[in-house]
Amino acid sequence: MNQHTIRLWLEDIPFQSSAETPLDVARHELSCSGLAASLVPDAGLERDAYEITAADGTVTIRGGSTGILYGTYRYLMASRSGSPLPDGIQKPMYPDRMINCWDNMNGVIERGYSGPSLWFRDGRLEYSAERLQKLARLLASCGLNVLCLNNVNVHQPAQHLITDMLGDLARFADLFRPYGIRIMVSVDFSQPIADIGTADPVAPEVLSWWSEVCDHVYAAIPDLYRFLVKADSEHRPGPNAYGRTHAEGANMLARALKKHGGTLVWRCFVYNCQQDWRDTATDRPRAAWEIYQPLDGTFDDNVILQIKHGPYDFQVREPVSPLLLTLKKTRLCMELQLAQEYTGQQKDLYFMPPMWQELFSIVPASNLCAMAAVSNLGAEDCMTGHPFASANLFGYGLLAWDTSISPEACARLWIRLTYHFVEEDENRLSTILLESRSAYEKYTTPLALGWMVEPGIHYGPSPEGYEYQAWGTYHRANRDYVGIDRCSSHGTGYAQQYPAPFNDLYEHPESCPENLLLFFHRLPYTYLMKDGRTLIQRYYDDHFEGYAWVEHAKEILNDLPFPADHRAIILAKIDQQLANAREWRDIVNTYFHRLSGIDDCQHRKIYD
Ligand code: GCW
Repeated sequence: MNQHTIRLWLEDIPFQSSAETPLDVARHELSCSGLAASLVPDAGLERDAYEITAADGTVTIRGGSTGILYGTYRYLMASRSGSPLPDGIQKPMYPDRMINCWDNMNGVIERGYSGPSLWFRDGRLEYSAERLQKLARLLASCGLNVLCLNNVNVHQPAQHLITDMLGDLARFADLFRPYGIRIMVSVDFSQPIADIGTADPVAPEVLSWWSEVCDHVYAAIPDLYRFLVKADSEHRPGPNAYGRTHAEGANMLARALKKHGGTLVWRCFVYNCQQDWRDTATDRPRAAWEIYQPLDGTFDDNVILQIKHGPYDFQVREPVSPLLLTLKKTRLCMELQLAQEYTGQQKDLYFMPPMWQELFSIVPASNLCAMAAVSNLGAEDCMTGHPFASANLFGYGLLAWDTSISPEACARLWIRLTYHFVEEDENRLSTILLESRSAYEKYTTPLALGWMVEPGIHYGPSPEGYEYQAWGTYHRANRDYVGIDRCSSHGTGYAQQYPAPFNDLYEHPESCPENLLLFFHRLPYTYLMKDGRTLIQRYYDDHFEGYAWVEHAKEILNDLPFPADHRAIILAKIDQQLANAREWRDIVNTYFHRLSGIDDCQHRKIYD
């Protein structure tokens, strides 16, 4: 297997075969770094907490069982980047900072843009321990502590991970444990059917079946963290098949896990994926709230509901999911997507912390007990496909620990650790990263008019690609109007799923944030925006500006002194991005020009 890995934000160090605890890893990291510090385990501190103090030229890192390692990485990264050491006791906002991998056991990653799986091949767990150790270091160094190794769409033979493949799974978990990373498995709700003919969550034999499975799982891996479940979603089986609620389904599994201290994570990505496009009464974003809001307070205390950040599906721009604001009696986790399914697929630049910062400013930290993100990792030489996609992984770790860190601070720390740039170059790259999200939004999704992507692959424009399909993702553009009316007086009423003040803001076009305008409203092309431009003019302008930004970014990137292996990827990908942005600009502008018949007032080229 290929051992070569393009260096991301950590220096490579020799493989450590003997580590058993985070303290062992911390000692190894320090001795390889050439930096001195005394490590003081302190059982009085919370597991992940640490404190770094410096007195008389001696640095002391005091930490809980994993905090000792987090403190060590923090010290190493501060030294390498020239940043100050943190003051006082540091501890994460969320105890669980998860990565969800959508790796299938045939080695193919669903929505994977960094090559095949790092650990599955031909139906088996097969990996380079050395490479996984590099990965574990990367994850732990930015504070991540849970890894779900298999796809939420559980395809055969992944069902066997919790039965006859437990020995292999235990060896896999052993590799991550010294880094404070616990393993989680996606399970198939219907798995008992093969043995006992039913998966009905209220049938006693189903609970017995899962209890027995859990006894074996925890005998093999006493610290296995969780099961993750996608049920009644996109053709996955679930409790609805038996007329049971999602609370009945989730609680049954949670009870099987409970005696072992396990938790069940239940995804809320549930909607009708067989909608008729002619049906305008069904509005996909409404679905999750309608299902889960009435169940608030009925989930067991070891159930966590994992909710995608938006009501649709990781679109470039959508409002925050109302469930994240309204479920008050249930433990919640917000799900982000590092894999850039709709956000450039790790070819186009899309630095995510600015988007997450917006989410964190709306969803109170106290509503959540955990963070999850779909992985962007794979077995390519660069484990995140694009070196800049590693800035997203790194930023996610930092922000899952402390959501108040600014996107700029994430970008700068990542740049300093990854490259040794002079200040001016650091500034230029940091600016590119921070602007990248808005530029991508401009050439793909202005005014939150999403889903105009190539069906299936989700990269590149296709204005009507999803328009007549069953997925409930329509813009319903005609010659005069575009967008879906989601207000309560004459639309689908979705805006009223939000608590105040959001319901009022979203209800009316005048108060709706413009970047969400066409998500919530159906408007004429001649609608006047706040700055006096017409809606269609703003739409054309954004596409031209987004493309022009990519041309500019290409010049800057070409000029920056990246290491050769990074440079080759970065320049190849910015060329792909430029071609992609050109397609978006021209196809989407042409589409709306043909429909509306309205010319660009600046007379730029729109193809007929
Ligand atoms: O957006 C959709 C993706 C599917 C994914 C699903 C989900 C794992 O296109 O590939 O399946 O979301 O989140 O379950």
